[in-house]
Amino acid sequence: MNLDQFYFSPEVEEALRLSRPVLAMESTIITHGLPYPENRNFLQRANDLVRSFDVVPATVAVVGGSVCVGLGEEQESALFQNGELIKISLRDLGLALSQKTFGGTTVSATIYAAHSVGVPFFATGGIGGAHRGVEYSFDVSQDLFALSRYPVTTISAGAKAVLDIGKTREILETLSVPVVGFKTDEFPVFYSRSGGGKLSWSADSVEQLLSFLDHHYKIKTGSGVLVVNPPPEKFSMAVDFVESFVAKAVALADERGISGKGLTPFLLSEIDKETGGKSVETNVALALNNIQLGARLSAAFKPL
Ligand code: PSU
Ligand code: MN
Repeated sequence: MNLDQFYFSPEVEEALRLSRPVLAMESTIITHGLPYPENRNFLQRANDLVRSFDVVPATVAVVGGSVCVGLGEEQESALFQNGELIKISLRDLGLALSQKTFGGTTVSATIYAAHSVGVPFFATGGIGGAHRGVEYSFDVSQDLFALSRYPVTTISAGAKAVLDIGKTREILETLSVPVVGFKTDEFPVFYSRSGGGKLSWSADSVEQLLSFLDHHYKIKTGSGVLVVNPPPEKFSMAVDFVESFVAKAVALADERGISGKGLTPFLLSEIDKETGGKSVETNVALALNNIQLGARLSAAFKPL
């Protein structure tokens, strides 16, 4: 594998060389998902949390012509000081490198980067999926495609509440992506612990989850696995409560003609305004909760 276009933070470089556990994390949540300064605090807390499990944090981002796997100080400040940050999905990755741009990688681009450098686990907030009205817009996130194409385990709080969850789950099934609940038999909907319907598979412990993963990857269907981890009780919101804000934000996006890659960031920031910051608090809490589970899995994982 040619890794010319990758940059590794010193700790990630060392961990990969010594086959020590590394957890991949995405950066669109930092560049487009959370407002400042919550995003900067989040990155700090995420790194500390991962390290507390003796796992090396590897936030993936594009900084001036390289795909960073792990951010050194220089890369981190470049990300926060650079005015124009772009949202980089799998399709954008090569082109963004050619233009030496700066930006956050989405779930799809981060899964690809993790796979390319041999990192088996990746934690995020919530994945993208089929947007409401997908039957007209055809707006289905590349996240679903990346989950089906690369054998990386993604830990999430389900799919973002702004989406059509039923259709998102149908597409995951069509793409042969297994979904496993961690200590739940219901599909969580980002801010809410349930609401996305019953799951076929659930694990009660890290050991059971690792056994699922072990057997899935041994049989080599080629896909990744989506682990769904409900947000912490204390921060979770009722489905009806969230729904009122989502419906309003979706209607506003429609009215303003917002579509494509700008849609998800717009909806999240509208919900932030409408909930008076409560959604951002929940977003941070659920993402950290996923990162914690990702770190536990990475620490306990024995490669095939
Ligand atoms: N999870 C969060 N906040 C986010 C995202 C995930 O808690 O902002 C990002 C992810 O990077 C995901 C992207 O890949 O939103 C989905 O965008 P789209 O719907 O345009 O594919
Ligand atoms: Mn989209």
